[in-house]
Amino acid sequence: MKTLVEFIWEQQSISSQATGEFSRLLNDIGIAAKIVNRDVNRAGLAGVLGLEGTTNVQGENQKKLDVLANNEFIKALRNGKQCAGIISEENDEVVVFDETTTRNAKYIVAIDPLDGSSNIEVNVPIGTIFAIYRRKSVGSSITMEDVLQAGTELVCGGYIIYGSSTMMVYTTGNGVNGFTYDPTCGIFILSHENMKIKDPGNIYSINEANYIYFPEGVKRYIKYCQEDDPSTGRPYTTRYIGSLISDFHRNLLRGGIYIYPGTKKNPAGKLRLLYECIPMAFIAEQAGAKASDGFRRILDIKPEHIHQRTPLFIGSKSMVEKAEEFMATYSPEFQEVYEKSEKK
Ligand code: P6P
Repeated sequence: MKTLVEFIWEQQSISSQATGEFSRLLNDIGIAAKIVNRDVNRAGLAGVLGLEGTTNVQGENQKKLDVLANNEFIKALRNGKQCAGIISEENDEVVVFDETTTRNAKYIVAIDPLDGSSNIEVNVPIGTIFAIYRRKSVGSSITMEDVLQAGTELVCGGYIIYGSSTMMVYTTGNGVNGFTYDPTCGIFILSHENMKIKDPGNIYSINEANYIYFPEGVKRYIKYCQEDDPSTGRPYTTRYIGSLISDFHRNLLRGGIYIYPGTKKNPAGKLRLLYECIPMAFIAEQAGAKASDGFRRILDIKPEHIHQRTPLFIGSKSMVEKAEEFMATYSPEFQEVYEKSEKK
């Protein structure tokens, strides 16, 4: 039995440059995750269901648990003093921590504190997605150079899924490992070592209610998934939970593809690049999977602004590549449309 803390220290001892700050930062995230897990599991009893009565920068109605989770992660990271600030889905601007104590902090964190929160009331798994970047401007205040970094610069990408069991899954570029939370003793324990995606899978996850708005390439790919061809395991089965973390986690364990495409109305789709797609793409690639916007590798996309959105095609490599083939054949114009939408 190896705990998360033991695993982090072990990884630190292997790395020649490690000085302990990253280990403490990851541990701070683990502490906040335990508190959010407690509140999520008692949501119906703790009076934290329902709307906060405010909207976030995305124009979405904030749930009480969205705000609570955001505050818990900000508090844990601020008190931990290992990062200079955070970019959060729930905050319009970068949250800069007290400069006197964090000016020399090496890291900055981008976070979606509670993804899929529309599912809270109906007991569907939700989660936290986090990305840890090394700062470019250590020794001075946070700059946009620290904040707007491509995924190829990522130090760590991870998520916590508050499901039938709570798990933390993360990578620092040396494979993907999953830790299951044992609430009886309050520790995360290594349960899924060196996770690798099944390829091909036979699950496709997409909200087909938006079918008429999809690019032709996505429509054709959906029909391809539904064709009767036992030699390629088709027809696939469709699973769509409405919670990116849950759909991704299932596909990571079983193989499959999740698609949230752009449309003519919303060319960049719905998901955010910095604190949803980049960390999930880092995990995907480390698990032998693939993540793109239908044309470009997600990790190569340089963010233009902190709440930038991007289409997302993520999962088993052969399935993502087949979907990309359909996009290139039937919707090549979308590549330019996506790239233009980033400039807005
Ligand atoms: P739709 C949750 O709001 C989220 O960001 C993802 O977790 C989820 O996959 C997607 O949006 C669901 O969006 O438009 O299908 O309801």
